[in-house]
Amino acid sequence: MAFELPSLPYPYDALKPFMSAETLEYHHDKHHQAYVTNGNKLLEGSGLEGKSLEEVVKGSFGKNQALFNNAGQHYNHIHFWKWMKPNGGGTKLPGAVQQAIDSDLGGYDKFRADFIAAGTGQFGSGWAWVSVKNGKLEISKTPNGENPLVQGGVPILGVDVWEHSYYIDYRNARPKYLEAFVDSLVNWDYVDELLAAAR
Ligand code: MN3
Repeated sequence: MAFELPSLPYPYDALKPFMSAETLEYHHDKHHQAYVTNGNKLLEGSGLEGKSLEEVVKGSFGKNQALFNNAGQHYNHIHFWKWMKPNGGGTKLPGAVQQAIDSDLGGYDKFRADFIAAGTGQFGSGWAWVSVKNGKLEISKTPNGENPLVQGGVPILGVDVWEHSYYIDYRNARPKYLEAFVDSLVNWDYVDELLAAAR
């Protein structure tokens, strides 16, 4: 299945002041587009044509690094746009998500601190995650385009910590970006949807 760039689910300026239109224009129109374009070139002749994106991600991991990098980033960004919304974040979580965070991650405050620490502690480019693994939530971080799918988990929340995600708005202050993401951008309804599907 050829990769396609999805439209952003909100206008470019909808996430201001936490993420600027300029960031979204570059990040979506240039960076994500490049993963789609390069991924489609690399998909040809890979033996994974016709597979779902998830299958391409898992099937190329450790075997076809160039394809994996682009397919992984395509998957990550499709979800990343939906993991944010205007007036997102905050501490009013859907019941099932709140319950899982309480029982598996030690409550909201500990989740917030650990998730931000994972993103801050990822040296260089990568992602911080909440995923479902063996029926339980866990927080992790991955380098480059990697994600929990290749570690037997299902991601339900992820944040891009590549510099292209925050440098225009926050310069080098990655922790400030991560705080804004959790406090003001997370689309908890989408997390709830993914949690229900993962169980
Ligand atoms: Mn990115």
